[in-house]
Amino acid sequence: MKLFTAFVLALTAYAQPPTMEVRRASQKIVVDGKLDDPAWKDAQAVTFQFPWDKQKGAKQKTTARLLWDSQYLYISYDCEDNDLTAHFEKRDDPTYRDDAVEAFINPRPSQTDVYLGLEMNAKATLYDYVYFQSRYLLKRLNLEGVQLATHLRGTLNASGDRDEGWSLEVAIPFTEFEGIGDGKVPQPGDKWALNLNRWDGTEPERRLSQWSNSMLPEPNPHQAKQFGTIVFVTTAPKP
Ligand SMILES: [Ca+2]
Ligand SMILES: [Ca+2]
Repeated sequence: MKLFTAFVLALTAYAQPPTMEVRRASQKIVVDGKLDDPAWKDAQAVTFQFPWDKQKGAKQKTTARLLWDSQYLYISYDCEDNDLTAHFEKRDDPTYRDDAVEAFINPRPSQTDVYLGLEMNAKATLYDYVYFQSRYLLKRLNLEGVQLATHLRGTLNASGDRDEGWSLEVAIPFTEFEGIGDGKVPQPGDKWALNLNRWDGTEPERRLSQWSNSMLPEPNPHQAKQFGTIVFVTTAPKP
């Protein structure tokens, strides 16, 4: 019994979702897919984990960062990738079947099992929706004020060569969270629930990696109770 208790405790510790700081952007961010804006250097960087060992193919690294200012929540993804593939080009196409990254955002953690989903492929095509009760997906919702761009370090849909990777920047106006949140600019100390994911490769060699482990038995990112926590902070003034 002791052993069982120890096992459960270990499992609970393993399942504890992570926390990250969202620091205030020190300078303007140009949303062009290139992560060379000085402000990104101040952001906390997190890397994704690969929860499903049975998935085949290279476990390619993803580094994500978040920032905010008086208008936007910014998210960047830096994806190492030796073969860039993406085909979908229309709004709300199933971009998750391409090389794609995702953000699931719940601005009011006291409400459970509802979030905004943004799934964005290497062609900067956006599939956005509200997902709730683990069942209902409203893709007719379109976030009109989102800025989104990618930068490719390689050739798209050419399998004969070796690529380096791709990066994506997205800026989401805080006003877009009206209804699911209060739609106002956060105050320092505010906490939101969020997860970040990446789909990489083509079947049958395809990997799902995540910031916070969804703890689901099959590769599936949708598990709101396993979202991590983001905390909005102001950047400490430079000495
Ligand atoms: Ca939509
Ligand atoms: Ca790829």
